[in-house]
Amino acid sequence: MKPLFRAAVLGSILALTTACQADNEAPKKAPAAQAASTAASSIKVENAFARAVPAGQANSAAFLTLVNTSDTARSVKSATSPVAATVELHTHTNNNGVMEMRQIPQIDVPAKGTTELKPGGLHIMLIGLKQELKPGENAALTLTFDDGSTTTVNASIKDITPPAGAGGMQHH
Ligand SMILES: [Cu+2]
Repeated sequence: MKPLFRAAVLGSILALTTACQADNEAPKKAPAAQAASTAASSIKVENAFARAVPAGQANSAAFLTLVNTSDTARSVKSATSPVAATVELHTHTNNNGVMEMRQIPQIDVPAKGTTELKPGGLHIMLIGLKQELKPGENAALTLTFDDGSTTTVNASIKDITPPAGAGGMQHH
């Protein structure tokens, strides 16, 4: 083995040893840094409510306001609720004067911004209700954000008149 090559091998071993030491220290620091910057910790969910519907009604919708306190743009990727078999993210679009709702892949919350879900606009669709949604009661909603972090809120169930022209619970 040439002396120069031997030095290179020795250098590699030293580099590996240093890398191992760095790896050993990393886990101690990582969790705290991560917890400070999750979407769930930086997005406040305010004014969560759901539309009251009588027994036998298949679908309802929930609404809330997302306040992003961080400098990072975030999004809600999915939602679940114990009161519904399927929960989808929806928006309303005006299609030649007819309001239609459609499923969307995510709801964006800009950096330092606010996104409001409200009747006639963005909403969380509760499909296949497992129970009556009575005014004055609550429905739990769990939101999953783009980084996989989750937030669970209690949506207060209220009587809400469907917005004019929104077609009620009609789908597509
Ligand atoms: Cu909908």
